[in-house]
Amino acid sequence: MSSVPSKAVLVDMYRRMTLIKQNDERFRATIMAGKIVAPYYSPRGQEVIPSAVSVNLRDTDYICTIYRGIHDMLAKGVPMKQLWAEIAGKVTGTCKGKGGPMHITHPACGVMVTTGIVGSSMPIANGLALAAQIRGEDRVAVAYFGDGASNIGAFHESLNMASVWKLPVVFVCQNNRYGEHTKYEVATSARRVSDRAAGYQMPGVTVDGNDPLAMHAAAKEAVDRARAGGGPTLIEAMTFRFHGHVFGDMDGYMDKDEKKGWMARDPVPAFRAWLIANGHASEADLAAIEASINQGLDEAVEFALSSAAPDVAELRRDVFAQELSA
Ligand SMILES: Cc1ncc(C[n+]2csc(CCOP(=O)(O)OP(=O)(O)O)c2C)c(N)n1
Ligand SMILES: [Mg+2]
Repeated sequence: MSSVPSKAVLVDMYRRMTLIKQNDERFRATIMAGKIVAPYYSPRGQEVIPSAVSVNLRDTDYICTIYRGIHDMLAKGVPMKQLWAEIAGKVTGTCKGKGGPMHITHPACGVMVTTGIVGSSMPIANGLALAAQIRGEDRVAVAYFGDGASNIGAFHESLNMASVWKLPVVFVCQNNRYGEHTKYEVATSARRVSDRAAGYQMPGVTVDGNDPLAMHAAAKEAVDRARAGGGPTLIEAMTFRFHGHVFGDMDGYMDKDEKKGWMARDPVPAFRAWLIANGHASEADLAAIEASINQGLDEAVEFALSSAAPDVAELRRDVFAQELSA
């Protein structure tokens, strides 16, 4: 049985999970209404993982994430207005509307890169961790990636290097059972992704990524180890994506019963019920959190839709260190 964090931490985890769930629902509705045109890789079902990791991180700690990473960004604290403006390609966005949903960065809260190249969050996290180590800064870097990414060369190279240099990195594999349209077993030799840690002499654990207490305990141990100079950890967080790979994917290749079973155990309402049943929060406390997130979303969508698109003069700016003349 995992140790139970304080009531404040538990409620904070719930707030982050709810933010991710409500944001997802709003995002899908906004695309369906034709108000925003954007590629969207829903993280619905995977809310617990970054929420449990992020309550163990500081603003100065780094995360590197992937196209399916809006949950990681929200959990780490990217302001919603700037996030939505970036998704909509507006000048008020985190990257002045020039990055879009697949390239969101927000260094002020530690979101250093969002990448569409499978496996590339890991070497970048290593670089950030190495820089922190050389400068003597007390920072931890988290690399988020999927199960499919554990078959990419960069995964193996990154684990090796992080282990040799004892880098303050936590590798968090969100094993949602599918890489695009391919089931885990079809494409992966290891029974568990965490088994691969042994090849690189680092601790590796498989944890129920939909169990907030188990996920919190695993994340805390790994973050504490990295911060104390104990080097990297590989966490394989077992989870499931409720929707197809990308918005519009009809998910005909997914096992219907498996999907039904996971959706019936939706981690957000389950944790809500657990918090109330165990006296950590009242129905009114949680309803107030949900209403406040809803209002924040209203404001963020309105802000994004009413903001201006970047001027054409922005095309060449921020591309090279030295600005190109028109
Ligand atoms: C280097 C590279 N190869 C292939 C792709 C195409 N691709 C995009 S997402 C994806 C599946 C990755 O699955 P996984 O790592 O499990 O992450 P998930 O989408 O399930 O979160 C693939 C193969 C890519 N973007 N980059
Ligand atoms: Mg996957």
